[in-house]
Amino acid sequence: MRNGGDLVVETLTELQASTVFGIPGQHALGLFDALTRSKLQFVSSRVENNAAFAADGYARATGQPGILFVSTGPGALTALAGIQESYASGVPMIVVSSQIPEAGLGGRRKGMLHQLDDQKESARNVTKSQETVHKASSIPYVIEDAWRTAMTAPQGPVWVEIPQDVLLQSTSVPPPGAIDMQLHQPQPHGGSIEQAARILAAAKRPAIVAGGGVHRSGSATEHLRQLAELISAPVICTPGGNSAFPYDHPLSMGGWIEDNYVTEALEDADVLLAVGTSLGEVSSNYYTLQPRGEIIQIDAHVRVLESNYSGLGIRSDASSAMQKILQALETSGDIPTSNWHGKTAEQFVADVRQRINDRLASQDLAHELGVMRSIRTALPDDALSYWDMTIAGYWAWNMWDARTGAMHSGQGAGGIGYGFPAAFGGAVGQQRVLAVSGDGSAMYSIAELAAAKQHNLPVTWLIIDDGGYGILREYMQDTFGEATATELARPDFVMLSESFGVPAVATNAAELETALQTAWAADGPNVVVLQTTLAMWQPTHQQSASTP
Ligand SMILES: Cc1ncc(C[n+]2csc(CCOP(=O)(O)OP(=O)(O)O)c2C)c(N)n1
Ligand SMILES: [Mg+2]
Repeated sequence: MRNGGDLVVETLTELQASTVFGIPGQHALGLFDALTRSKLQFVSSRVENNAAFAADGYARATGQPGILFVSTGPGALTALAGIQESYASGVPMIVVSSQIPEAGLGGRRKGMLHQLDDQKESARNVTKSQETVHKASSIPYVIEDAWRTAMTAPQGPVWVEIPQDVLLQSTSVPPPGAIDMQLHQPQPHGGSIEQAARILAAAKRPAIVAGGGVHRSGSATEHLRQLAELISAPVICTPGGNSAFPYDHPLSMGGWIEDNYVTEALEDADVLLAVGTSLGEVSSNYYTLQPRGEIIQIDAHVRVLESNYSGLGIRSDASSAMQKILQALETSGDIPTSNWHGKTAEQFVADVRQRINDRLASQDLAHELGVMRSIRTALPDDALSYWDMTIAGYWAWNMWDARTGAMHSGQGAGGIGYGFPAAFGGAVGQQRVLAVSGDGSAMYSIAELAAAKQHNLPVTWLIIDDGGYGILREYMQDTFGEATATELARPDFVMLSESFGVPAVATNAAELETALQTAWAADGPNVVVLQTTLAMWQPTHQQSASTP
């Protein structure tokens, strides 16, 4: 017997989905039963928040939407903090939640299990669209629309909820058959492109900030490289945009967006091109950035345009806009020759990098730099890594050279516990993946060791144990002279991992590289515990902080 659940999985299959994340619940059983009649692979989690992170990690690794099945009420609500990350970072996801039976919808207080007054209203803050399905015949179309909405820039999560009885009722609605999967990404207006090309053609010191929007957009990284080279513009990537531009390119300022030598370079630019970034808190070095030149901002999200700095806002998919600017510049033949106060852009960039390195070398940071170096050296060039909100993660935002791989972090919404579940989502059907968490953030997702073991996912989880909420400890000590509520009782992470059947080893900074290499060569999930305290670098933004 086919039912509403079958229509969901048949449509997802037609849309090329292959993996579903989530946790079942009583109202969602029709959905999960239908999985047995499909080719979709189900990867379970132990907490919905983590299932959402896993779907996010999968989407970032594959470019396909993460599919998440959750149950009504508490299941749905528990997923929301994870979905917030995908919403903030523009990661495509289709969330299919069950709902109470039709008869209870509309805020009636029937006292049904899991009943909320208006479930989809709760999802509104963290999803691009929300739809309650009432009739089986609309299921294939709602799922198709959800896929289209999730995958159209600005990408993001969408919410579909289906009442228990609609999922369970037998149906004669046919499977959808082939679906036209062409997407129409938002295109820039010609007038804006011409103006952007004119501004760039007249630039003497153009510079580019590349954000996460570049990653989510077709061949945007290639167009970014061509454009930067054509106009000789120094490029800096935001944490979300890490590796959108090759880290070691002669025009790459590296990653130190939180160093005011980079801030000053961006302020000195007479034209600042921001692509796929809001120039938000971290990307503006905590709003200390005060650009003096003209700003061109390309983003698929109209609300991002000029949200922090005024300028020429271009609503577009990043790839299309950069390609069109390139064409306009090439057609006009008006190619600017950049001149950074008598230096070439490459010399200027080399100077900025040198000054940042000198600044770091002048602080007592050999231990931190050594740990980061060990992690990088232990991994192959094409490794994928997922970083939690932990001190090593903040270092990675600024100095991780992803080489031919990629790094991802939960920096969009900043919720802790992202690293491990996102990494095992990224590891589904892929090569081995690294997760990095602190002891505090690890506890959020520790239950997922069971999921990683169950699916034998190739994830190496580095847990850096500094005895508590290290970053908050630093902030509180600096601000109040003492830290409160930051010290934590922790389990023995090695013994705990082993109790899940996941091999684990304790290591120290000197042996970290070897420990990671050994873990990397093994099969299935494993854990490396590094007991150490990492410090932050001296922030460069605090003296001159001001909000635009
Ligand atoms: C869901 C959530 N709760 C609380 C916070 C606040 N928070 C930010 S960082 C942090 C500490 C993380 O500790 P740990 O993972 O051990 O990393 P460390 O700072 O020690 O390197 C906390 C509690 C948050 N970002 N997200
Ligand atoms: Mg810690």
